[in-house]
Amino acid sequence: MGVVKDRFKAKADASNVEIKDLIKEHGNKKIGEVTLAQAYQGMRGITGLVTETSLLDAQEGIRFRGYSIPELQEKLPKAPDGGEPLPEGLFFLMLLGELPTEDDVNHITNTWQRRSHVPNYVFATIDALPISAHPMTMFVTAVMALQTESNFAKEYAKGISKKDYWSSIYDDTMDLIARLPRIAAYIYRRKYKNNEHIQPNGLLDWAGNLAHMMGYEDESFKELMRLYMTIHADHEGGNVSAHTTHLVGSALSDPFLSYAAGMNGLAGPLHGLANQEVIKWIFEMQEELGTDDPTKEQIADYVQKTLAAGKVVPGYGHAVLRKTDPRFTAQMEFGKKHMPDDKLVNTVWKIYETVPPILQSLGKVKNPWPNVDAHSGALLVHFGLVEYEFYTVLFAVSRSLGVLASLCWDRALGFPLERPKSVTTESVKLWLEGKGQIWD
Ligand code: CMX
Repeated sequence: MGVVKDRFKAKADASNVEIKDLIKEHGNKKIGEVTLAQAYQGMRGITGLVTETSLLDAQEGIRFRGYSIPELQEKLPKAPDGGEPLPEGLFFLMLLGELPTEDDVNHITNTWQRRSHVPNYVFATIDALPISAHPMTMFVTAVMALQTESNFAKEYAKGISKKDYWSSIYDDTMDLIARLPRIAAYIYRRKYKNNEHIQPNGLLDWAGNLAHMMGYEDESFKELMRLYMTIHADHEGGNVSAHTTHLVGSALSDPFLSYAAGMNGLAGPLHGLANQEVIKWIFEMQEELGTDDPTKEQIADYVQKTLAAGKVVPGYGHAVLRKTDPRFTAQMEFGKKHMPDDKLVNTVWKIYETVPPILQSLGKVKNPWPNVDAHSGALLVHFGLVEYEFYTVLFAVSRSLGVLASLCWDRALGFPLERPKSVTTESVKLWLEGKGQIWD
């Protein structure tokens, strides 16, 4: 077994013992009260999942194994001459709960380089889709085509023991993460760059190689990719992409099937697709106003128009967060450092000053502050990546790190099939009339 794999097994064995004791002693204690409103309204606030890789605080934002984004930027190893964390290090941290050394990170980079070969039939599958297909459709289709490579599916068919599931899940995780940059770059070059592809560079890190294969050699863009891949990787377990991956994995669907399912959820406009919606919305605003440098007053009018049309302001609001997303702030800091005078980036900052009071005034929006998607597109446009339909693919590549590290834990801890109880409105009405709980 590899070094990281051995360490993961040791951690998982210890956690199994600890959690068994915890459930034995405290399993009957209530950790939440489920209300009728929660059942009807998206299960907000119901604590009903265990996800080891990260934890979201409504006021403070995300912490990955206890570390905030600024702490990760300080403590995780960086590329030579780079200032942003290498996402390989974040994966190590999420999987093992320990900060990696430079050697640990190099080991992950090398492992992913070694496992990065994408079979030709996957490219042929992408090519079979019309060029007009959305990049996320191409992406999940390619991941599904790659499913034929699943070690777990093969091992399961042979009849392995439950206690060995984690091992081939781990191998699938490493294979899949390793191959995603190649798949993403292929889709980008096929759809937007005349089908002219760029071979991987075996000396580059995971995010740097993605930038290279997409055709972006600027060192600042590689730095942006390292930051981007780090901050989008995980947001605890209840968000649509993480929860779906976990749910589908609980049926013992392999990591390819589970991750593809999760990414279909990421492709929704209330979740990961919001990054393309933000730039589309800003471009439409610029066109309507006839300026690439709108004033705050012009922005405010446009926001009101968006709301009056019954649409949401993309990039604002969150189901859990109640303050400015630290992932927004990290990107703002990147913008201040690398492109302080960029007009589009400055527009994003003006929108930040304009939108929250307007959303607050509606009286129903629980979080008027920006989320991660409010900023990411403007940074990409600065480097020439204007093809906004592609943005969610970048989010998806990053999200693989968190949801697949979590899937390793799900199988290592032997989490069972996920199957919450549902009720009908008819049964709820009978219960409210005092005629008993017919679901008991
Ligand atoms: N613009 C306009 N209205 C908004 C809004 C926004 N940005 N955010 C919330 N609201 C509205 C909701 O649509 C809802 O209206 P109705 O009662 O009329 O249906 C009301 O305010 C209450 O919603 P909420 O409890 O504050 O928010 P939810 O937890 O239901 O939804 C989210 C959260 C993210 C879906 C929502 O804020 C939204 O639609 N934001 C815009 C899309 C977006 O940026 N999504 C990306 C989220 C981050 C990510 O996953 O990548």
